[in-house]
Amino acid sequence: MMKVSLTADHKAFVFTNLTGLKAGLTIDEFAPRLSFFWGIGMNFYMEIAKMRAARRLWAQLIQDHFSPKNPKSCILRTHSQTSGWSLTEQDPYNNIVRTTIEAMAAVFGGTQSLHTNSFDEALALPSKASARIARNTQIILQEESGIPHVIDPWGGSYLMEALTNEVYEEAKKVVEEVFIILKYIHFNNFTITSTVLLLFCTITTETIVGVNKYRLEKEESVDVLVVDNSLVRRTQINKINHIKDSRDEKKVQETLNALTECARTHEGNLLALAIEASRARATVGEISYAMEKVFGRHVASDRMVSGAYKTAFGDNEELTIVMKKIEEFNENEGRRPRILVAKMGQDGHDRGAKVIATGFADMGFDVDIGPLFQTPEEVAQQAVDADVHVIGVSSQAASHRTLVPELSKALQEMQKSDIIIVIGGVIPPQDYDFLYQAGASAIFGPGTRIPVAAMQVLDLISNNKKKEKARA
Ligand code: B12
Repeated sequence: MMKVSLTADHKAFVFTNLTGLKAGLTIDEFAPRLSFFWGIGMNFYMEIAKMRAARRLWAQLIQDHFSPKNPKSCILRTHSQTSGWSLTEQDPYNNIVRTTIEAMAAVFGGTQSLHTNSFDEALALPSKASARIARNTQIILQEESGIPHVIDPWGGSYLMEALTNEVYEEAKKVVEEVFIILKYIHFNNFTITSTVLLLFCTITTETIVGVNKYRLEKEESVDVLVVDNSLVRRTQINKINHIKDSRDEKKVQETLNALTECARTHEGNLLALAIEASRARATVGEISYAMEKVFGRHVASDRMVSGAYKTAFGDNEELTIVMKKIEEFNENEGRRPRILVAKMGQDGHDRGAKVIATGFADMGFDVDIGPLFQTPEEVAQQAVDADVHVIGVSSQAASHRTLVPELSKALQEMQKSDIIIVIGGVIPPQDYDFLYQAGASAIFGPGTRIPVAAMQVLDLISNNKKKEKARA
């Protein structure tokens, strides 16, 4: 994971630099203005080593490949964000401690700027109280602890120097390869997804306090920020309409046409023209569409990483039991349990969906993955066409209160209410009852163990089948 994150950033580095040079700039004209964005997780020593290695690698690569004159070109500047992903829905106050540890790693590693996450990260957008604690974590490190008074305090530690060298050497190999093949490859999501999966499998075996060890008998409820989606939507629409009514439409169209033309001819600078269009009050959607006319729209790949889950999880009793049950289902019903893993609305978080899809497929489910950004009606249609038993909605961006009832309604209208809806992702416990009322049969929050979810979904399908048979 470490290597991937380091090399991912360095791939971006290679790409940016080659593109800058191709555009006619010298390395010293743009390298000092570049900065990195690091995610900092719970592997404390490793995170510090990562940042130290990255700085060395950057300086070395810039010198070897671009012969800068300005020493600032060799300085790696970085913003760091503590890992939202390492924060748990369960026993969420533990997240304050996790964030502090991660923030300390970033500071020890010499980050130039820092973002600390709120303890309610896996529940909702931060509340005022949780945001204050996150901010104060930084202030305490900065103003109370004395930690930032020393530059590179781990320098000279045998452990840290060895780890730094190891990360440096491994990452350097990959980056050098990338230099050679960059022209032919496109850095793809696939690498990340398989890495997330492997990491996800390791975390199920590593201690996570409050999740797989020292679990609370009963979780206290936490006040989370509640956002009224419909109100936000209405306000945004009104705002955009107001802008459209008050701007110089002719000028807007001219700037948008100039963008399309530049995209078509490759003459001019798209960024400069996009700024012009923004100044004329074109919306982000209009600016994107002006380019989309020529470039088309990116469609995210919904490829599964077949076998990754099973390989990483290895021989495991829980897994064997689920797989056996699925085989029995197959024998009794003449087909495997079939699930459509769906993403609806503007939610682009696709990892939960991919992890679940891959895990369920590895265990013996037939799995369809829907594309991103579907409407509830499209999902219902796809589910009916594929004749699935279950729609597994994966929702991270808090639109579940709107979209799950709409999905349920769409299925009813197609007289397909027998298709079970389950939902997973970032769902505040306060919303569970609402979702059950709206037609969801099960809810799976962050940290859900895949075999447990698979078994529960299989049970739901089997019960449905029994009811169907009883009715017949
Ligand atoms: C990684 C991440 C990102 C990545 C996403 C990368 C990607 N390709 O997916 C990046 C950095 C791009 C990102 C961007 C944004 N993010 Co984000 N992100 C996260 C984060 C930290 C982790 C999500 C994740 O990948 N988890 C790992 C997967 C494996 O877990 P999971 O999705 O929870 O899935 C598990 C279970 O939930 C369950 N499950 C999930 N789906 C399903 C489906 C079925 C059928 C079943 C059975 C089970 C199941 O099983 C899975 C395995 O256990 C969460 C916070 C968190 N800790 O959850 C915020 C979070 C989801 N992000 C958030 C926000 C606001 C955003 C942005 C809008 C930020 C911004 N202003 O730009 C953008 C929006 C991007 C977009 N277009 O949608 C908010 C959403 C707020 C809310 N729900 O109220 C969160 C909750 C953080 C926060 N508290 O503010 N994000």
